[in-house]
Amino acid sequence: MQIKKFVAPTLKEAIESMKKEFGGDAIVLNTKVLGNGNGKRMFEITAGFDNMDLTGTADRPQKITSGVNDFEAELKKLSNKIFQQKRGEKSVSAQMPESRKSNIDFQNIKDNLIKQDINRNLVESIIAQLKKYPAVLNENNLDEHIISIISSMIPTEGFEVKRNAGPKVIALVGPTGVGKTTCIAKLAVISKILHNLDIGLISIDTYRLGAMDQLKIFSEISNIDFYVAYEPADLKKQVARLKKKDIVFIDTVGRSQNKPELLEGINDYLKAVNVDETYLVLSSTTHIKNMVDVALKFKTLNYNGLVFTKLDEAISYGNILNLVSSINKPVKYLTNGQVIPDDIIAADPNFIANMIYTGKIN
Ligand SMILES: Nc1nc2c(ncn2[C@@H]2O[C@H](COP(=O)(O)OP(=O)(O)OP(=O)(O)O)[C@@H](O)[C@H]2O)c(=O)[nH]1
Ligand SMILES: [Mg+2]
Repeated sequence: MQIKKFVAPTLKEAIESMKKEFGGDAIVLNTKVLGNGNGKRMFEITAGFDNMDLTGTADRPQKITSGVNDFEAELKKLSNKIFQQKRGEKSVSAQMPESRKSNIDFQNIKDNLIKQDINRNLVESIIAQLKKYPAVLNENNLDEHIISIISSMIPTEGFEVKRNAGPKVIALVGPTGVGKTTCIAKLAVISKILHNLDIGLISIDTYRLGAMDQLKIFSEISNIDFYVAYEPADLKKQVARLKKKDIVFIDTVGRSQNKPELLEGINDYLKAVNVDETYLVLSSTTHIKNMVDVALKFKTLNYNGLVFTKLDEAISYGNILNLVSSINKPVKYLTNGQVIPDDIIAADPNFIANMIYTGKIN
């Protein structure tokens, strides 16, 4: 048996590298969570691959690589069981002696995941993935495994801006009062102060009383250029005025997903200019049926990413997983309070998975 370790930021990626190198017949023999020194976790898997043909005799076991000698004996026993299983097509755990069967309480895990409002289908899929490698699960690494599985189900996308390449135009859309304007203010300040980028703001929210003042006052305090567009042709002009900026944020009016003609009104503006990215902003306190309805109906605005706001007001975060699983758009940002610019978090799958699993932000 050939044995090799693979290290990657997620269990899924480690398993993918293993499969790339060893093919589908490779077996995970052990997993470990490592710190990489920067406070980030890495996943290490020890993989085994035996090139014996299943009807013949095994090749002579090759020298086991250094560092895994500790469990050499265990591995031998385990690999025998695994190859027996391959022949007999019985499950690994069924082949294990009673003493080696995992005593993980899967029902308890299920109950906990359901308590975090993860929908039942996803809970079943998480449990099924956990059960794939029963031999490597134990009480100590269980949480890490579950979080890693959840994190592999959460698409996220970073944010890149090239300086002096013309403005990147970003529009935020979503239902009323979810936190679009506040999110733009946070992103604008962070981009300006932390990343030293030149920012412009445009509001097309000329509908709601006081909406423009909200960004106008903010832009005066933070010394950011701010314009208002009263009609689609105006937006084109205002974007052109900001052509030297690194980023231009467009704040849109909050609209109900049940008013397609009003959503079309926003679309008329956005279609008048070259919008690079559109984020749909959703409050994480919204009921999942509502969220899905909003996410489907706002598709007409061609959003390419999601922002979940008001994490600080939510009592569970399973909805985030439920939504991204059915909508399949990457999460861009999360916001967790009203403070500008502090209460915003760039999306990271492990962070989100941890939050969903524990029900806590930190
Ligand atoms: N607790 C909490 N409040 C938030 C968060 N983000 C925004 N808010 C608050 O939510 C309220 C609405 O925020 P806005 O940014 O005006 O929301 P909007 O989506 O622009 O609203 P409309 O333009 O009217 O559709 C304000 O009181 C914000 O301070 C958050 O992450 N947590
Ligand atoms: Mg607003």
